[in-house]
Amino acid sequence: MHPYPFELRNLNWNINDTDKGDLMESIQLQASVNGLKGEIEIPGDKSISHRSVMFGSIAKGITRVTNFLPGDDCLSTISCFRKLGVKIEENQDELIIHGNGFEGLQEPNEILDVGNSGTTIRLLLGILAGRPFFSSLVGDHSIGKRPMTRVTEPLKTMGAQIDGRKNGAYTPISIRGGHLNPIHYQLPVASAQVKSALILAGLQAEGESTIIETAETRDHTERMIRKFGGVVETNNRVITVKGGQTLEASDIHVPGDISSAAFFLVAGAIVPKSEILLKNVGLNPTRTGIIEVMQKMGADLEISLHDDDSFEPTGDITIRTSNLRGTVIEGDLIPRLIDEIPIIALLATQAEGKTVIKDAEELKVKETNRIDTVVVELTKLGAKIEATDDGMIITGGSTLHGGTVSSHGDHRIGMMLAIAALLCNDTVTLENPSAIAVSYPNFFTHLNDLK
Ligand code: SPQ
Repeated sequence: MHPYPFELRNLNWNINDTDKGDLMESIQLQASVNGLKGEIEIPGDKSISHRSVMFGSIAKGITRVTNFLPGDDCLSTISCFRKLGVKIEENQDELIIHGNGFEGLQEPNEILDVGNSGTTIRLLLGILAGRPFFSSLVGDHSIGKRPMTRVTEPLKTMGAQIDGRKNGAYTPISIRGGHLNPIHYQLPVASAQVKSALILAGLQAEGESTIIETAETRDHTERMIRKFGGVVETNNRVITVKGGQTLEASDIHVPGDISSAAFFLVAGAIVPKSEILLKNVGLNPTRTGIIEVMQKMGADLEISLHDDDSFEPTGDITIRTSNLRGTVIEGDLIPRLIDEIPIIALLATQAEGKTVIKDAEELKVKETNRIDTVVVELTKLGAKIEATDDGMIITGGSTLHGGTVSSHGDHRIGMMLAIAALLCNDTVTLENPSAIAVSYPNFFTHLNDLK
């Protein structure tokens, strides 16, 4: 049953939709909030959920995954690996993957559809580069605009035969993999997806590959190789991996996604009289840029690290309403908070003074051009924000008002605008809210659980 409309004590969302929840056209957000209070169990990390399916599939044996994120993107990854012949069972609270090693993957007789997921297509290309069969990959409208040359070119250098629209730059893409030479490659952009694709190809190459990062990016792939019994060396942004390794199945408990927690961290900081406890948040240092920025801006935030030996660090975070000041966000910090920039932009509208975000050109090639979509949509609500070539400048202290805004099919833009609606006295109509299911299907339920 469709969970809308809500009539709760302090939030009142009205939905104007079609009969089908997943084809909802717009949602009316009218919040009269007197503080957000309560706790949220943060859903599984999207990046780690993807990788758990991929590594479970290329390892030998049975991998059980708990706290898997059932977001649309991760479901696309499951669907692709099933088409590649991997048996994946979905139970109520765990995923069971029957891996047969890289060699167990079979030529798919259907097109592999990655939906909206950049992570799926780029990492999958790295895996398929070493498989001696033909595959064809497509995605949705947004994927069709995202650059693939960054992975297809180095994979071609290693020996994979790849073609696609504009010479392999865009989907649809076809790949016939096989014998791979190792690669020694300096990444032209700070991208965990490109790094991971090359590591996954490197695991199948004949010899040792070296990948050099321009800035540190999320290291979930490297951690997962070790978790599955493989070897990868990392030394000051130089990653070395030997081909011909056999990975062994390993059970994975996926930590909560800090990129999802970010929406409630910001909501808790900017909605007056709030106090929210966010439980089981992944605190991998390559992802915690938002915490450092919020602390620098003066946020009242407490972290309690979990004392366990999980392959990914986790903890609980309490956030309270805070007086914030503007800041500069740039350089090596950017890859450590790249997906949080839309919600950080909203945070900055409520800080005192200016916030400058630079060195973030990569935002232009996400699900949308996130510099443009953030600036255009927040401006409609009264924010003072301007786009620059590599980021944005936000003047704080704005009073936001209602209006009609759109997610543009981008989950992170949709959630940022729903949090913005908490600050608006009049109704915000959010078009295309269903994109939010890409990474946080329970988003509105969790928001409404806060009393
Ligand atoms: O998977 P997708 O669509 O690329 O998802 C995004 C997101 O906002 O969820 C980016 F649009 O996250 C990427 C992230 O930006 C997930 C990711 C990963 O799991 O390796 C790495 C980052 O992308 P990149 O291109 O910087 O490596």
